[in-house]
Amino acid sequence: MRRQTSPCRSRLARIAGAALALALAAPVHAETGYDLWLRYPALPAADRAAYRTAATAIVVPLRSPTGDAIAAELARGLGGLLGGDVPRAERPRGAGAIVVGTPTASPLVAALGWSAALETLGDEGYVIRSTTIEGAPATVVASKGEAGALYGAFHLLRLIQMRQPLSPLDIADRPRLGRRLLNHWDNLDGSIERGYAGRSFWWPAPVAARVADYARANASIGVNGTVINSVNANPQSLTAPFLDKATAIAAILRPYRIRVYLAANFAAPKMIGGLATNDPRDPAVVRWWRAKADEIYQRIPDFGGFVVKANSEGQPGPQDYGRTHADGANVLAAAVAPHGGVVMWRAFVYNADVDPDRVKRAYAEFVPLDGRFHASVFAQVKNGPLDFQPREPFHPLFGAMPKTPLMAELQITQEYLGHANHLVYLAPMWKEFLEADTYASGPGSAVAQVIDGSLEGKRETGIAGVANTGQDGNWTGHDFGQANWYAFGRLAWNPSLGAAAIADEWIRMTWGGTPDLIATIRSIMLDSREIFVRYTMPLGLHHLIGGDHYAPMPENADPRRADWSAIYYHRADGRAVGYDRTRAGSDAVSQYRPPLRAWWNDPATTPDDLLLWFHRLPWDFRMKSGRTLWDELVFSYGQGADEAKGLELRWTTLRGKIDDERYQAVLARLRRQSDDAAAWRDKCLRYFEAARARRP
Ligand code: GCW
Repeated sequence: MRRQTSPCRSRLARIAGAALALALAAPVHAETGYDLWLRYPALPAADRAAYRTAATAIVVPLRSPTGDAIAAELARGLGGLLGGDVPRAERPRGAGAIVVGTPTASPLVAALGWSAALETLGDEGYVIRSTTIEGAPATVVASKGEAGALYGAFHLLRLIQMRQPLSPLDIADRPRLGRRLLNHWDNLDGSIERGYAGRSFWWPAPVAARVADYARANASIGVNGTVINSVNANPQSLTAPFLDKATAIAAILRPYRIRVYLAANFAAPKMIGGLATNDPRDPAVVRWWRAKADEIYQRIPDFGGFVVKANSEGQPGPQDYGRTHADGANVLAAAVAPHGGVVMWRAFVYNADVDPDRVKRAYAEFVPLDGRFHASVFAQVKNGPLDFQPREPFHPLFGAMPKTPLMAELQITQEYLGHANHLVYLAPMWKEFLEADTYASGPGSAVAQVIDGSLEGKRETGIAGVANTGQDGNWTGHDFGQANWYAFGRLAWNPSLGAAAIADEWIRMTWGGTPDLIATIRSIMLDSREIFVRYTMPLGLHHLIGGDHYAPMPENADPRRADWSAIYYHRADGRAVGYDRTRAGSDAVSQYRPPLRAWWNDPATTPDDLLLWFHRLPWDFRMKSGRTLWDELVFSYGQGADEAKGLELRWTTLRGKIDDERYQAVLARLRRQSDDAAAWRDKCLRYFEAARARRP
């Protein structure tokens, strides 16, 4: 009997057919963003064949947790990208083995005779070469140390993600900076200071699975240390219950060669140790820090050390006892140095009695101490002298402390850059900082050469980034926040990499890769920082953002401290606007070397984008464009807001070219961004217009 197809049945079939078609078109799993740049989606079939012949077996002759991590990552990455499992083998059999190892652990790698080259690249450096093993073609990642093997394995995966040919390869790489750290401003209760992506995954209890994926992501970009509690440190972080948690975290991170560091509260001896004082010259205090460090190293043998925010924003410090920053830092350094640890003593200090101009104070306090710090102390210095503004000149301490290791502190979390709502790719801002010429040893003394030690012959080098991660599904709230985490790691590895090249890597790995898609996203990213500056603080204006550090509040007069106000910085009135930091003003220019101090002393030789940082100028001041200062301000805010709208429009051209989950999520945030930009333009211009109308 012929079965009749009921109308209902055929409708069902149509729906099922449509669903199937959709399923085939859409990615296999929902794109939550959790996988970051380690998504490893299958390459187009046409590309897979060549890689399959070059990757027939995974050979990792390292019997260690790091070896296991390398093998697992290669299996995951190659399996995903090549669309099928690549088996693990004890040794190469036939062509196409991917071998990762060290000469010490593997006779196979030792037999290649590369030890001299590996020696010069150090424990974290590596080579990736096409070679032959017993007559069969192979790709070998080799390093003197397991860390280098790990980084090299991730580099190899990146080559495939970028669809680079696997043969012939002859790559050698090593990090330019020694300590490449994230700083988490996470509180022990799980909240995150300036965090915009959910709660902490360290506290109150570590979220093990996420910590493990965090470790993979950081290893893939070469981050080798993490400070797991806020610099506004709760002294409890050094007590047994929290050290137990830190120990558990360290165990998860260790295979990925990431060391745990802690932020220490300078008053811990009194607050948790029961001592009568925190005076760094008191022998009991010295003993207390020593014993505390010993206790930590007992639990965490590879503990990295302490970061300390002292005598800053109400935090306790050595000055409470009439001692210097060096006295304080040296006591902690003496405690950790025997174990190989370091102290990062933050230079974010700004006591009003040091100098009336806030941006001058750190230099005034720290430069006289150059040469007085223990060899294991870094001064940790923010990129600019104020506080993570969308644009600042470089901090004058770079190049002014030749005897002290300087750890640069960048902020990945967008405290003053639109939180997790605005798309702002920060690599161009960091490049501006890294490439800034300090003139410390004449022309060609870039900040990057100060912090990589090459300019002044320093051995201890490092960089820290204030993290933007949390428990949000995609880690960073905004999908493009991931790019800033990625870019930080890549620049920490090699400050010479370009912002565009880093963007290209990230886009290909995170979004996929047709050329027009890459070009569109790249252009959005590269333009975004300057656009943000224009609709918030153009022409060198700074600290206009108040309150929750989101929206500009040029009217803000903070009753708590003048230097937390906006009016303290822009000083707009009927006559002029800007902060006079010339020789005739606060003389902050003199903290810079010649010729910068002369150039920045004169509006004619100060770049427009720092003009009102260094100068207080009349509204009718004639700009290089020919416009008056007022007209230029109107123009900049207007341009910035229009361009923000443009970012949104550019994004809409990608509809259907990327997964809808992330497309929509980013679009919603770009809409918010362009609405904010228009509102902020109006608000700032209204304010300055009124200020201008005021009688001088
Ligand atoms: O920018 C300010 C932040 C504070 C932060 C401080 C610092 C951790 O608003 O939240 O405190 O800088 O860097 O110490």
